[in-house]
Amino acid sequence: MTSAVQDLIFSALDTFRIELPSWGFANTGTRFGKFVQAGAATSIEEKFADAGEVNRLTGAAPTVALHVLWDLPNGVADVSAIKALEAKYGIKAGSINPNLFQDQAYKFGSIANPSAEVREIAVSHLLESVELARRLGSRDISIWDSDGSNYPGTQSIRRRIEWTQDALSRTHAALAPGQRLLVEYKPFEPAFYHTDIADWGMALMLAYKAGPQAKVLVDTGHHYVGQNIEQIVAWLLHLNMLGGFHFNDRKYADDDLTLGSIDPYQVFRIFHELLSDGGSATQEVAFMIDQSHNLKGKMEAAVQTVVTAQELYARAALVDRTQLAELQDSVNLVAAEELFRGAFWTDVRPVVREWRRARNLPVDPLAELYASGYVEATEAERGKSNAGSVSRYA
Ligand code: PSV
Ligand code: MN
Repeated sequence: MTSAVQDLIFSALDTFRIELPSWGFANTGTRFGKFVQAGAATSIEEKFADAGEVNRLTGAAPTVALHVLWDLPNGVADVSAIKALEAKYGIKAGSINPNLFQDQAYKFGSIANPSAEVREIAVSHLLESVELARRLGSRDISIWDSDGSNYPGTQSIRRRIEWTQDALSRTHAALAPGQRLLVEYKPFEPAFYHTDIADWGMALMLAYKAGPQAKVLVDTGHHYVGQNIEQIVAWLLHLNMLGGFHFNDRKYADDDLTLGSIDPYQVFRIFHELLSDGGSATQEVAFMIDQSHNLKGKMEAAVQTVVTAQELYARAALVDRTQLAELQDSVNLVAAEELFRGAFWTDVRPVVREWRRARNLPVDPLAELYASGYVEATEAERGKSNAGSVSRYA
């Protein structure tokens, strides 16, 4: 490869950062069951330890997203412990995720529950989440509103829009300067007839109305099959309303599979949109992972994800956008497509290895994970807490 290619890849990787989810290291399952892993993190400290290790291996994951009820169950009283973990493991708290789906009170909704009392519980949780983010120095509060209904006619869709808007506007009003409210959407699950924030249009309008610090969060698993996600990304960039991503992959619905495992070309196309204005958008947009590995080892999955994201981002950086624009303008379809596909099919892995070497990072993060003995050590340490667990190496 030429040194121009190497320069492009090196400078892309020097700025590329992606956030790990704390919940990606803990035991999770499907609706049908959970296969408990001996090495899964059983405490917030173990989640920080795992995230710190993935960052050590990849050099690209310096923050960990926290889910309030799972990671800060005592609210602000937990902040000093989190700060101590940040210092110990060399990794910072990232986005703060309120939990509007777990409390028994939310059976018929949280911020759009027909009960004003329940709506207040939900809004106070959002306000507390903003405060937690402020104390932790976190820029983003990522809201996923799971509310909706299962049967036609059983809820007023329009009144619920008003309640949802009201909660988001009140939360926005509590933001400190520099903080952002990210509004995530999802077409279905857990609600199966209607979801209050079902697509990017609804998220966009709610964010617009909430205020200037609100943006849209795109979870790549939250679209109907066949939907053109990069077009949504292009629109949100055009409107300066793209707040961030929850990356994962899917075949059917919200499958939470490893990024790029099913459709790496889609991730490449999304990165291309982000880089199409010279990459300035990527400075503001939060790249976060939202995956849940029920079968794979969690550390291996996290390393695979970060490495795949780096490789696909490097490939997108290779698109010659000046030449592509000329080919687009002259409607040279095949040449434009070949240029685009050519970047996608370039094997960037040798240059990515060179970049790792130059930055004093392990040249092969997955091999280094195995060589380090980290997984065996954590399995031995945590096996007892993960009662009935299965070893990664069993
Ligand atoms: C919901 O499916 C979601 O994508 C939201 O981002 C949640 O916060 C996350 O997964 C974990 O449940
Ligand atoms: Mn998500």
